[in-house]
Amino acid sequence: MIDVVIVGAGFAGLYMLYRLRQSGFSAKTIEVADGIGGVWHWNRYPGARCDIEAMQYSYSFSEELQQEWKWSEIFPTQPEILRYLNYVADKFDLRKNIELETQVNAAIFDETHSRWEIQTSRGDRILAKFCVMATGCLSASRIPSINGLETFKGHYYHTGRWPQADVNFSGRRVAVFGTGSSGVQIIPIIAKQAKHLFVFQRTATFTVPARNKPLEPEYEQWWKSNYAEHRKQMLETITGCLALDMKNCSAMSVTPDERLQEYEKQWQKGSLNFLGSFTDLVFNQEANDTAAEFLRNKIREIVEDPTVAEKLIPCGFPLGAKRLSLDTNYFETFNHDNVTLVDLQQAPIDEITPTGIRIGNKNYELDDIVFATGFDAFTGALFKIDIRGRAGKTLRDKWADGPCTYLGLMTSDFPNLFIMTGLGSPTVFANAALCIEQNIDWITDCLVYLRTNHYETIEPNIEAENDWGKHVNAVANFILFSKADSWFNGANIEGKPKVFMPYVGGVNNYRKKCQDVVANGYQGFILATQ
Ligand code: NA7
Repeated sequence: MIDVVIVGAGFAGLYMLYRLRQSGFSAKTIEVADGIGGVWHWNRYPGARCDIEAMQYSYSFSEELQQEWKWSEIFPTQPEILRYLNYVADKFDLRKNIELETQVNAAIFDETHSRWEIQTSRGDRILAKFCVMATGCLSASRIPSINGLETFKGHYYHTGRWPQADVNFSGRRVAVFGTGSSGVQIIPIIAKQAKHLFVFQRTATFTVPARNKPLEPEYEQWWKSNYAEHRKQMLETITGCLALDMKNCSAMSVTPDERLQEYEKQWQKGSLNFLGSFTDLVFNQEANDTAAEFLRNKIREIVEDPTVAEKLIPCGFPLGAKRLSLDTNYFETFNHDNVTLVDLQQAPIDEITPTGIRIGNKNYELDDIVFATGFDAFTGALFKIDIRGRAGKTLRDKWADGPCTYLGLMTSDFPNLFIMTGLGSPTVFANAALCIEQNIDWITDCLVYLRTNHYETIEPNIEAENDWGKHVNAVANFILFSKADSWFNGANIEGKPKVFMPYVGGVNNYRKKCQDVVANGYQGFILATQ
């Protein structure tokens, strides 16, 4: 028997393995892919980049690592991030405890011996005292069921499961479904290659220019000369990111001209910080409307054909309620002759045919279809595994009406099972790398505490779990992000209970709550000696 099985070798799985080994635990990581990297292994579509500055979206645990690694751009591409993660795996000699190309099929809690039995696609049964699900919040990719897809004679792809072999769209007629972050990144790149690109848009999206550029030596030096202090400051923010030069006042407290100036300044700078131009954009609809209208006017300015521009203008939900994207020439792409926007709100698809897509009596002849249609977020990857806790209860059954956790870290009746998928935690609204480190440090400290004090099991008590669920909900209702159908609330998946899943109360507040729980002797958890 080993101490811990970790499922997933992405950003979280790698650091979890590192921390556990440093703390003297035996651990093994199981990963279904043929390489490490998690989302950065799978999302290798052209144009894939992080949309948080890499100087911040990177590990902080090793001063040596953060000093020696050199990012080439502010928002590096997927291959560079994957190189970084591979570098980390080699530097800290992590590979020897990672088993690739292995699917975890089941994780069953054995109440008699207080241990987890992990069953894998290789037919192995691994016994471990603890199990950590580092399976990612956006890892279960989803292709919508559209009539006739199986008859299509061309190729089709999902951005979140992109092939490792080069895909070249030169001279081809390509359709893209999906205009979320992945669609916004891939569309301008495909447009450059394809003979013709058809963008099948169901919901128009808000996006801000990334204004990506090579990392300037002075900026890099500014970070590296005082990395520890900057990282400390990041922990005190709501988003886990340092945003310099922000106004820090309410949009409604300044004149309309001052508002526009500030939006223009943030838009020219680029970055998701646009949403933080003023402090009330996320909870005051009137304030939010002013920022949304600014972005709508930018679309009207950029897109030459006014009819196309109107179709690209998002409406009906607050800015930020579907995750804001960062783009490079997204709206400009629709000025090209080889790009056609197909508005699915006017008429939905009837079917995919062997040679393309049919809407009414219009046929779009195609060679390739790209689905940038997102993920079964938070719970999708967990539900692919048959997870059974006390009395054989399945996680799927327990969460039939929506997931419930304590601090996003554990759920009652599933002792010694840690979850790090962004549920009930601020990860998806914040700097995920920082949130991952925070979660993992908490889990490792907890395991050390259990070992030192001879506890066999830990799990939340149901009251603490329910209270946390109520708090997550209350905060979600306070801000505007819950006011749209999105992967935040499961509305993108048919039949999924509509529950707002992430915690939007901020990295700083979440972290403080986690610290207080520990300071109060793991308040809300049941610790048992057998
Ligand atoms: P998202 O943000 O979930 O976007 C998926 C997109 O696909 C969105 O525009 C959807 O429209 C669209 N979609 C989904 N199903 C369909 C069908 N059946 N027909 C047409 N269009 C459809 O996924 P991403 O991969 O872009 O981004 C996920 C996160 O990864 C991102 O936020 C970053 O954190 C990284 P809808 O809005 O549902 O109408």
